[in-house]
Amino acid sequence: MPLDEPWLIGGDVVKGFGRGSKELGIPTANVDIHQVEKVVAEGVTGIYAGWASVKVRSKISNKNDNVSYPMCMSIGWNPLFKNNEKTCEPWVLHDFGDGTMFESIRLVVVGYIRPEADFVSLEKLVERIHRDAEVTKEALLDERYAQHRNHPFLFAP
Ligand code: RBF
Ligand code: MG
Repeated sequence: MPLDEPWLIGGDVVKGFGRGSKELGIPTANVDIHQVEKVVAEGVTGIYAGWASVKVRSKISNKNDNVSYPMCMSIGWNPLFKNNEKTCEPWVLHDFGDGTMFESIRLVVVGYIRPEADFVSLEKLVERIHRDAEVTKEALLDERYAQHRNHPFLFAP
């Protein structure tokens, strides 16, 4: 479901709960919630699709190379884990190589996928997140979403 206006979220990437990569095999970036609290509070919690640009944490290169990637993210409380702090966790759908860390990230959120859900098991959650990724990749081909691929916010200095 397309959003009326793309939602622009940018911030530093912080350490998450350490569950994503290790436990679930889904390396999400955790956006520093204190930097995005206000914009995130305006929106409904749930699972969203959009475009991401990243600054990779690396000794050699440190710049945003004007490329954007599909991403799907969860905004909310992770009901399965009963978090007591809201998180904003994009999963960038691109293979950056094992252990790649982001310094910061910018998101142009274009579509709403579903509300957050509770699951009977980790496996069921992981299965659903992979399905979200497929839905995202498919949806972003649609011009209503694709048109935002190079949104200036992604590449602003
Ligand atoms: N956590 C939930 O508890 N319920 C969900 O429905 C849920 N959906 C997610 C969908 C996507 C696309 C992503 C990237 C994460 C989702 N999560 C969800 C968050 C997940 O629990 C979290 O990334 C891991 O626990 C690591 O912090
Ligand atoms: Mg994470």
